[in-house]
Formats: sequence, structure tokens, C-alpha cells
Amino acid sequence: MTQAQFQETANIEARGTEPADRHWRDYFTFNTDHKVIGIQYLVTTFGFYLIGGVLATLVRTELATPDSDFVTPELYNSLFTVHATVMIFLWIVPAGAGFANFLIPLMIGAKDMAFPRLNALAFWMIPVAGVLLLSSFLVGAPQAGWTSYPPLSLVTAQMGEEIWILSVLFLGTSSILGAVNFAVTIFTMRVPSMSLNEMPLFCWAMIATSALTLVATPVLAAALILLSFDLLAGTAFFNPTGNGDPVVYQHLFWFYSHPAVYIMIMPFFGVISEILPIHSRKPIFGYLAIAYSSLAISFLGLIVWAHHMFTSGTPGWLRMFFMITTMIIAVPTGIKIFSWLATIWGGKLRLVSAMLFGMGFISTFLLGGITGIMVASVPFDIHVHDTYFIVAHLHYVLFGGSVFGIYAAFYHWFPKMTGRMLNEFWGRVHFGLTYIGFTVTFLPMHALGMQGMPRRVAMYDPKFTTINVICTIGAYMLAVSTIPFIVNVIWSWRYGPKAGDNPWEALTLEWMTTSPPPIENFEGIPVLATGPYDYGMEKIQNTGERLKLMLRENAIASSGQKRGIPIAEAQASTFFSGTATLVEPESEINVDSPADERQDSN
Ligand code: HEM
Ligand SMILES: [Cu+2]
Repeated sequence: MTQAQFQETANIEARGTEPADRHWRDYFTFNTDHKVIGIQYLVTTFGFYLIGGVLATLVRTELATPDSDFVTPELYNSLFTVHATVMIFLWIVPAGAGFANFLIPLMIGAKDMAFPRLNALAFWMIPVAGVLLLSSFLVGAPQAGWTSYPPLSLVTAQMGEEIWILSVLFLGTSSILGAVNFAVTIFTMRVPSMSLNEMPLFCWAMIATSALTLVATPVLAAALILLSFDLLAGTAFFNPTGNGDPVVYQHLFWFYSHPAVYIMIMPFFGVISEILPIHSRKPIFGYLAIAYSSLAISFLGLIVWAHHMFTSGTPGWLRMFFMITTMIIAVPTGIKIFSWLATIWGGKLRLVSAMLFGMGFISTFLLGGITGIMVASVPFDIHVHDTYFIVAHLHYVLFGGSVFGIYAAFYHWFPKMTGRMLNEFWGRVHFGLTYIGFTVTFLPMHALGMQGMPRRVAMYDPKFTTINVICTIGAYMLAVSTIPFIVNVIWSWRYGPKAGDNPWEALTLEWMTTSPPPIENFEGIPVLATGPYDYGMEKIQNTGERLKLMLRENAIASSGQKRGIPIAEAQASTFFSGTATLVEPESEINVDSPADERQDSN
């Protein structure tokens, strides 16, 4: 009996029996089921990704030639401003929240999030904010970049700028509400047998992410509200013509926006930590190191913001502080990367699409991390500041660290969300096109930056033309790469082969219920019969005693629940009574083998 079968057997009582039968209309309502909300988030944010992608394609089309012949320079500014805002605030940040919504209650054995209505509210603020932001094109979209530095933001496209502020305030509020919900849910709603150090690493990642969100996002809100006063009411917090200080805005902005890169990436650190051990069939290497390094990254992430301001008149001694703290972040990040590599090292790799995207994540994020150390060095940063080197770096981090992670998660949890398998062949085609398109688009930008091409300009010196054409071709490839994905998702959702409850033979609790899970996830209280990543370990015998104990704890916790836990306890005693080796208990437990169970539940 494998660990996965062992874990499944322990949960036969707890598992739901009827997968939730959802109608598509449910997804257009103020539904409070965390699974519906999770899917609402994912589908909506993917829609915004496509919009952001169209804007990116327009930006790259303009940059295919050195003159501004495709759009006006003003429209160009609006395009990259809205592109960046959409990608960050409407795609990767809320997509992480989408997976967290779907997964956290399942992973910790809870029936829903702590505050289901707040959860729905947090979601519904997103489409509102998105439509608001895009509507700014009707009145002149914002042009000051996603950073919105004054004084530029005070003098360009004022109406669009105010819309931008409102929209980002909405999105920030939504992410704060989400963070409160994730933290409270994880801390208070785990099954009684799950200690913090036995949680799936995704939950640790979401604790770290929520902590960052709660500390940093209100500061952004403050900055934007003050900026709004400068814009509308003629105050001069940041406006130099009235003795305001634009650099103060930069401090407030980056106090949020540096941590924001970790808010964007950290959930996917968690995703990768789930996916690699499952598809390597090996225990995760360094569970505690991975869990606690997320907390270290959160803390360090809060004290490095001025590395974005090395050229903003920051005095030398202060630059030193920010350079050193920034470089120290490489330590916990390196711990994660080495632990992941040690996890797949020597494993029996299953190169399914989720795993390919997971490995793509590591390779591209690693390169982004290395250029990160480069730009953290003051002398180098002064050379490449505001050039395409930065654009290359940020896309390696955000595309590599977030988009690859999002896709990995999509492929991995799609069977749980829909009860259907995605097509592997088209998944691999999607991966290949994305990886190549990504590299062709962004790798050459490092060279462009080193040679001095400034960012955020529609026109450039003709000597940069060749490299720009290559980047533009890559961008079109990236646009095309989404097609196999979209078709695969739509087709498989309707006609894909049935997935069964646990197609990857995973050990974490979300796989111990039906696919898709029933309305309240589990019928009893699920039990941890193994650690979350004990693949290939013959721990079954040792866990026996512990399992009995946990079943008893659960029975106490669930007294008054509708399903009779005593059965589970009885089952546990058959399970363990007198058997010296517990390696083949199927015959004794008198239940169908997990494989048959799986078929029944479809
Ligand atoms: C998918 C996730 C993506 C994210 C999170 C993202 C993020 C960003 C951000 C933050 C900026 C602003 C840079 C600045 O501060 O000037 C930006 C600019 C830009 N992005 Fe993306 N982007 C993504 C995808 C893409 C794709 C797929 C392309 C190419 C097809 C692309 C091409 C560009 C270009 C050309 C700029 C303009 C840079 C400039 O004019 O300085 N981005 N992106
Ligand atoms: Cu930063």
C-alpha cells in the first residue's frame, strides 16, 4: 500500500460523496462558497491577463520601429501604464488570491473561509475596479506609469490619473480583505490534528503573503489618497510647485510596492513547493527551511524599498544600507531554490505540464533573481536605471515567478476544480511556446538596457532596431501561446476525461475529497495519516499509533457532527489491531480499494 492509498483509506469516512454540481450561472452571483469565489477570481483575472496582453502587444508593435508611427507618444504612455497596472493589480496579485481561496480551506480540512461574505465582497471589487480602470481610455488614460510618480502624474491626463487612483484603491482594499480572511482561516480553522508545522507549504506562503499585504498595502492607500488631494484639491504634499516633496511619494509608494513583488510571487513559491514533491515522488527537502524562509523574506522585504531610489538623491550611507539588506534577501530565496532542487534531485520525475511549468518557474525566476542582485549593487544600478535592463529584470521576476507559477497551479489543480483532466499534449505545446516566446521577448532586453536604451519611450535610436524587432516577434509568440491553453481549458472542462479524486496520488487533504469537492468540502473531519510530502517513505507503521490518536481527537472535536466518527474510530482499530506490519491492510478494512472509490465518485 502506498502512502497515498494509506492517506486516502484513513479519510474514506471524511470524504464527501457527491461532487458539487455547479451551474455556470452560480459563477455570476454573490456566492459565498470559497470554491466558487476561487474560480471567479481565476477566470476573471485570466480575462484581465488577456487584456493586459493585448496592451503589451500594442506596446511591442509600436516598438518594432524606431519612430512613433503606430500610436501617438501620449497613447503609448497610456498603453504601457495600463498594461503594467492590469498585469500587476488585476492579474498576478488577485490570481494568487484565487488559488488561495480555492485551496486553503480544502488543504486545512475546513468547510469554508472564516468570513465567506467578506470573501465574496473582496472578489466583486475586482471586476468593478478593472472596468473602472479600462474606462479611463474614454477620457484619456493615465500616462505616468504604474508608479505614478509626481510631479508627472499631476500634470498628465488628470482625469485618467484620478480614475487610476480610485481603481488601485479598490484593488488594494480587496487584497487587504482577502489577506485578513486567509490569515484568520489558516490560524483558526485547521483540523484539530494539524499543527502549523504540518500544514502544506502553500498555507505557509499565504501566511507570509497576508502579513506583507496587511503591513504594506495601507501605506500605498495613504500615498494615493494624498496624491489625490494634490490632484483634486490643490494641496501640496508631493507637488514641488507648492513646496511639496515628490521623493516622499516615492518612499511611500515603494514601501508598498517592493513588498508587493513578494505579494505577487510568494503564493507561487508555495505552489511550487506543492508541485515539485508530488511529481518527483519524493519528500520535500527542508520543509521548515522553506516555511520559515517565507517569513524571513516578508520581514526583509519590508526594509529594502529604497533600492528603487538609488538615483533619487538618496545619500550614499543610506544607499549602502539598502544595498546590503537587498542582497541579504538572496539568502532565504537561495534556501528555497536549493531546497527545490534537492527535492527533484534523484526523484522519479513525472514531466506533466504542471511540473514543466514548475521547472520553468525555477529557471526563469533564478535568472530574474540574479539580475536582481546585479541591480541591487548601487554602481551597476546607476548605470542601468530606467533602461530596458530593468524591464528585462522585472519581467523575468514577474513572468517567471508569477505567470509560470499560475500556469503550473492551473494544470495541477484543474482536475480538483473541475473533475476533469486537461490534455497533456496541448499542455506541453503551451509550455514550449510560452517558454520560447518568453525568452525571445525578454532575454534580449538585457542587452538593450546595457547598451542604454531607455524604458518608457515610444521612439528610440535606430541602432536598437534589430533587438527590438526580435523582442516584438517574441511578444507575438507569447500572444499565440495562450491559444492552446484557452482551447484546452474550455474543451477539457466540458469533455475532458474524468479525473477521479486524486489523479496525482497526492497526500495533502484537498485530494482526499471528491473532484470537484462537495459544497462543504468534507462530510466528516479529515485526518492526517501522513505528512503532506511523505512520498515513497515507509512510515506507515510508525504513523499508526499517531493516526489512532488523531482519529480520537477528531471524534471529540466533531461530537455533534452529522457523520458518525465512531465508525472511523472502529475502522482505525480494525486497521491497526494486531497487525504487526500494516503494509497490506486493504483486505481487513472492508472497503473498496481507493481506485474503485475513485470511479464511484464520478
Ligand atoms: C504577464 C505578466 C506581465 C507583467 C506582470 C508585466 C509587467 C510590466 C510592468 C510592471 C511594466 C512597467 C515597466 C515600467 O515601470 O516601465 C511593463 C512594461 C512593459 N511590458 Fe510588461 N508585463 C507582463 C507581460 C508582458 C508581456 C507578455 C509583454 C510583451 C508582450 C510585456 C511587455 C512590456 C513592455 C514592452 C513594457 C514597456 C516598457 C517601457 O516602455 O518602459 N509585458 N510590464
Ligand atoms: Cu524592490
